[in-house]
Amino acid sequence: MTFHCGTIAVIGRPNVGKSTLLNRLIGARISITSRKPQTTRHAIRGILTTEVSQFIFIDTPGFQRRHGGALNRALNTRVEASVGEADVCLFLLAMDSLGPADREIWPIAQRARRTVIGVNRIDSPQARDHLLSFLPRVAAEFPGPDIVPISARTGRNVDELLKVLATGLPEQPAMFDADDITDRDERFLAAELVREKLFRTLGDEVPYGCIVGIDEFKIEGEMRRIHCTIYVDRDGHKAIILGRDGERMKTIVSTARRDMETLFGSKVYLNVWIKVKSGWSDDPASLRRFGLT
Ligand SMILES: Nc1nc2c(ncn2[C@@H]2O[C@H](COP(=O)(O)OP(=O)(O)OP(=O)(O)O)[C@@H](O)[C@H]2O)c(=O)[nH]1
Ligand SMILES: [Mg+2]
Repeated sequence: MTFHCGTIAVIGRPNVGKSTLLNRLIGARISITSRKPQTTRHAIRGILTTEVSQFIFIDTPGFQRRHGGALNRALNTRVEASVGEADVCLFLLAMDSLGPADREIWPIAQRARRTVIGVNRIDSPQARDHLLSFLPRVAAEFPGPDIVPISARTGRNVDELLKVLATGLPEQPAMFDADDITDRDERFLAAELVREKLFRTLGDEVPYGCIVGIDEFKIEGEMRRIHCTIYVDRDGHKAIILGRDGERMKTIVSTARRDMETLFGSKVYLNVWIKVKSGWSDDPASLRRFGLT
């Protein structure tokens, strides 16, 4: 029996559902998601192994040119590099929201060896009436690739997407063990889960100025003991994260801890500090330290 293994770069404008799809495909929450654009900052690999193939998905940051800071430039570079190394590019769109932000990405998708277009959110109430007219619009705007409508949220038609993607994987042995689900270590995943709670519980500005560093990560029997620091861009943001009487911070810590327990399958003790580190997102040394360049 022949075995196929290859890399699929998942690209698209911010917020189309790339990370939600990755988690759905892998069956675990390895990539954080939120309603806010540019939640993802790293290229995160998610691995799915079947009897006959190994899919190595690369989740990428939402591509956008609106902000021009060092962080955003680094994120865009990561998208292009991921497409460069992939066997297949999955260009993800969302139902009913085809626009300039999607068109900007098309030239990058076209550079791939093979491109497949996924149209996400077919579970949304509008999708029922518009799917049949939306798909021809997609085909006219982006001619060539196969188009597969899916719902990352419900999993609808995701099997069909896998079948189409499998045809682009080269014949070669698996690169990862069959039970690996990501190339990221638990330290990274823990920091990301804290960052997810910041994106989900805070308003529109503060989460973008935050980064999370793990100070200590110890496995003691059935317990993981994790100490981390949230670095904020401005002094005022510290109080916002804490919330009145520290209530918001308590929610952030307890929800992050619960998700870590599910992901790691163990008890977690989580201790979180907040420190001010102004200008980190425009400082190349800080970006390097947090693995962002
Ligand atoms: N209704 C519906 N919502 C979805 C679906 N997929 C994702 N979403 C929602 O869309 C929002 C963005 O999802 P993400 O997976 O974080 O999007 P992303 O493309 O990774 O975003 P960035 O990392 O910011 O580029 C979240 O609120 C998801 O719950 C879907 O199939 N249907
Ligand atoms: Mg994402």
